[in-house]
Amino acid sequence: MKDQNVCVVGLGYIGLPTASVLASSGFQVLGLEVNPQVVETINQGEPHIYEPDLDGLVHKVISTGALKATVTPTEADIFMIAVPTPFKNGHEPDISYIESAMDMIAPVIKPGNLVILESTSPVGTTRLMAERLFEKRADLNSDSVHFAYCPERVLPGKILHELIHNDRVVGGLTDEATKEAEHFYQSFIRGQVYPTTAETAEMVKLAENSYRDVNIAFANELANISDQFGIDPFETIELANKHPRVQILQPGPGVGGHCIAVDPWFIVHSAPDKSQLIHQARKTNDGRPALVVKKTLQAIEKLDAKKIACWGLSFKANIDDLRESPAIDVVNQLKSAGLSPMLVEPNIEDLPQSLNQLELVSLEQALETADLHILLVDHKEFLDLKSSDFDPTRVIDTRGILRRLKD
Ligand code: SAJ
Repeated sequence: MKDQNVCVVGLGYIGLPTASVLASSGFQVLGLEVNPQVVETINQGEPHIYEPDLDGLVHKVISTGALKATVTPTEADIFMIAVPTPFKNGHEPDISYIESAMDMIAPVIKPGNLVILESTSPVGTTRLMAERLFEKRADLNSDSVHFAYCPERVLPGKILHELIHNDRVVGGLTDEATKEAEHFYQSFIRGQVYPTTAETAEMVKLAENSYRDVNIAFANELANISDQFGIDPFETIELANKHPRVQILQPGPGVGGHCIAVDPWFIVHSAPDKSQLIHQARKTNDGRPALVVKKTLQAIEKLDAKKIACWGLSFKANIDDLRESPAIDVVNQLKSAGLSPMLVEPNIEDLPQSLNQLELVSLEQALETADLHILLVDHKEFLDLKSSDFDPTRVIDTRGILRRLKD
């Protein structure tokens, strides 16, 4: 198997780590990417994204020649598509990146190839991609080119570990395609590989992220209710979780990132009448930033606060990824309310352009100068502070940080 050439299409948060892991496990890998700057950076042995330990791995596989990035499609044995699937116009799934990826590789596909889609996709997308190829290439069909879906499942911040150790689900359009894809993943991962159909594998991915979204929405709803009763939702959840069959997740300022806040909409869009719970979870989680802002405005008035600090901008702890971040949403809403909060984010050096009229400050500066602290992300640097560093009456703690600080 390892004598086969793999072409990974899309060198982003999933594609680049996957291409690097494949290259380091013995495959000859070509990374096909539309952005020439990204190609140039990677070919210099440098990742264009931050993910723990990725820099060393990319450097190694580029210097041995096992991985090469390119903008030019070339023949390979296995094609793996890992491009984004955002949504457009009112939460409709946008599969145009997958379609472009398919169109890009269509001229170089040959009989015997295996094409695997890893991008999170609405149910039916793998079949649509196969039909798209066979329309363009009348010389090919599902007996000669095998299509399979295998959803990526890795957690940002732990991608390299999870790429190797997580179990995988693979679903082919034919039994032969499923077998080939199963064999391929078994050759480089340590988790189990579970075979199924393409449509089931597509639904499995959407189910996983919707499950997490619904469970976070439950925690966020408890936080909304606790606010009304004046009790601490984090303590309530900690104590409820002492029950052997209860495992409630943590509330926060909302759900961010490009997966959990997006993928449930793929289900809601294609089965609106049957997905009320999943839909409501999206609304509950999306409603959180506005509630944090409302609480902040009430606290400013009550405490006559003059200088506000927002702690954390990324969409979750210990990463630098600001995309779809509820913390950014909170900051933007505070800006719209005429406020100029100082911002603390130890994982970035410069603010994004949209926030460049605000000030990025150190933890110490925020502690010294702010008279109201909005804790939005539970970064390890914040958890290293002492509880005496804060006046708890001047903190809005959306992540239950204060109760985790040492005295
Ligand atoms: N969050 C909470 N409370 C929690 C857990 C998370 O508010 O108890 C928030 C986070 O702060 C963040 C958001 O949810 O804003 C999403 O974070 P996450 O850590 O739950 O998930 P992601 O988006 O980093 O990665 C998810 C993972 N999916 C699941 O755990 C089911 C990952 O395995 C997927 O591969 C990834 O989506 C993806 O690419 O689909």
